[in-house]
Amino acid sequence: MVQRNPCIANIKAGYLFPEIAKRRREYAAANPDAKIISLGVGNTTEPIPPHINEALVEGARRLGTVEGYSGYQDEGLLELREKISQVFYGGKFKANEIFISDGAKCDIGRLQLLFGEETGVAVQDPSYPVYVDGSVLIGAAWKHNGKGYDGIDYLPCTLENDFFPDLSLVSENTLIYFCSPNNPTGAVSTKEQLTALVKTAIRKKSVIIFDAAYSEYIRDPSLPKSIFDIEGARECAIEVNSFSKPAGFTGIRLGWSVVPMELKYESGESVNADWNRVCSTIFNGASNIAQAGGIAALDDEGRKETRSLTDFYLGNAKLIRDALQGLGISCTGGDNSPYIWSHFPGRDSWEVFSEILEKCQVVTTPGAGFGPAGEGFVRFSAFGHRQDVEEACRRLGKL
Ligand code: PGU
Repeated sequence: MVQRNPCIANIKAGYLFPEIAKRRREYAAANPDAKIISLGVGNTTEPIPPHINEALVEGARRLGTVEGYSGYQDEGLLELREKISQVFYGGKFKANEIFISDGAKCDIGRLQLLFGEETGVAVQDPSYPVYVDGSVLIGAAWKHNGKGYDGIDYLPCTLENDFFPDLSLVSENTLIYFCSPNNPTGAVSTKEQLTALVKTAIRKKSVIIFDAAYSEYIRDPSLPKSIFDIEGARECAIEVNSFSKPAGFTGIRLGWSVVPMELKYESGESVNADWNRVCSTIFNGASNIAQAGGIAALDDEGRKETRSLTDFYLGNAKLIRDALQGLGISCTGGDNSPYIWSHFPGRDSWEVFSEILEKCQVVTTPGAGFGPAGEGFVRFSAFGHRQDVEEACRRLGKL
């Protein structure tokens, strides 16, 4: 019989969010009358706003006409790529530096194909589990340092360091996954901090994969929304972003990556050219309907709509944070991000998850699921209908 890919056996546990869904199902089966509210997975709940939705409908309608029909579209519609450059990067990227995709998670998975087994991996700890699980799945970091799976550098982000890691822990020749606004801590790195990150990457001959999936939640104008706001980043960074969280496209699927022409491997070869090669070989582009919606999300009307959608979720975040703080539970995040990172010192985070589920019928995400430094914390997601969030906040009083 064919053999199992040994990398799959190296993944330590099941993917975090299906595990949470399983525990929720088990609780619901044992408590059929419970009205469970989910503040667990960061899944959008509000309808697509009208202007953007109309563009999706129109995109689908066009496909039913001879003149409007379109098929495969390679790296994505030129209009969308140009619009992304203008809206998010002040026009400083050419269309061929922006690749349209079916979402940030999918890009994070595919990007790992660019870098060999000798390349190390560094992650903020805690972090979005896809960085570590995806790296292990693909065998990245396997040979780096000769330490196998342990070749991944965990960079603790704790209360003590204000959730910004000690960059001296990054090894040379490493892919540094960095997410700001951060999932799960809700922390947003300052310009000075990202400048230090870029300098470290250049000094250590490393590449930053910057996940900006929550950039549209930043309200403080002094905080950078992109790694490319930082001088020198074009030589050492790739950025992924998505329409999921600002426009509610979690189910529609539309994202992008930016791979600057200046980014080169050790050998001097172009990362951009290889990324084009990878995408055209194992990916056939984002849905053209989704792209029609994406273009509308970036015009003036669409920008207003995404702003009010993100304002709405930030309103939820404030309610959750106030409720927790009112109970004397310390927490961070939620002001420039849709996640609230709440601290239960000395407690096992899966145990706190179960306690909140049992006492309040509210689903959260245990911090340990995001990495060892997440122990003692629980993440609350602000994605929910307002009345559910209000009800969840009332029930938290039972803790
Ligand atoms: N990047 C970060 C940092 C994320 O938190 C998420 C979603 C994504 C990317 C995914 O973006 P797409 O463009 O939709 O692919 N994180 C959610 C959902 C869980 C999941 O498995 O993606 C969360 O609850 O953490």
